[in-house]
Amino acid sequence: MTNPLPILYSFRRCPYAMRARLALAVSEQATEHREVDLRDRPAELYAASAKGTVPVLILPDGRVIDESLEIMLWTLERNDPLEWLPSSPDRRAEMMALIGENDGDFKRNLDLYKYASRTPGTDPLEHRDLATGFLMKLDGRLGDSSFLFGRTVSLADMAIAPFVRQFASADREWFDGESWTALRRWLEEFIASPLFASIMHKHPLWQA
Ligand SMILES: N[C@@H](CCC(=O)N[C@@H](CS)C(=O)NCC(=O)O)C(=O)O
Repeated sequence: MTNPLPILYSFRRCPYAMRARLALAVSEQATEHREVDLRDRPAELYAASAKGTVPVLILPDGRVIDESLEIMLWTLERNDPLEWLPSSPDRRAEMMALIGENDGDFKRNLDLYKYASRTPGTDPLEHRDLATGFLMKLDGRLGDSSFLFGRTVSLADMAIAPFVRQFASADREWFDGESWTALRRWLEEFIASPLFASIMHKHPLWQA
């Protein structure tokens, strides 16, 4: 018998999984949630996607989506009540480029800042400084409008905010002392939002 709901392998604190859960929630796409322990991932996750990362979404027809951004696009293209996806292709390309910067250099520097001890010889502050260029760019956009692409929330806000949250939490006192006031306001609103609260409730670990 086919499972009527897509299966979502997820990890609560993973920013990639968060962005997928945000889009699934806003599009009102129910899933069978399977919470995993990243240190002890189930064989079923690897069977679905050999790279073993989360999030992974398995559709009822057996298709597997193992990239968080693709999960966002899949669900929003089916139902996008708050219009997170822009209608103009140029706008969409601009959004994807900003998300690409987040997922590329910014995330690399974030990891080397937050988890410097995992890579011998790494100076965390050097990577914190390298990451700030991207954050200043976000702050500039947010100084002009409430959200990254105008007056309403978009795919870009929701794809990027979980990573800025992770960066800020590495040293909240330092982050709060920096001059990016628009960025701080945007991050605080994101963290305080009912949507974010709704995707952060705790699930018991999934067992086959
Ligand atoms: N490009 C992937 C990255 C997902 C990813 O790296 N997730 C992390 C958890 S935050 C993970 O599963 N790490 C385990 C690993 O890399 O083996 C996506 O966007 O879904």
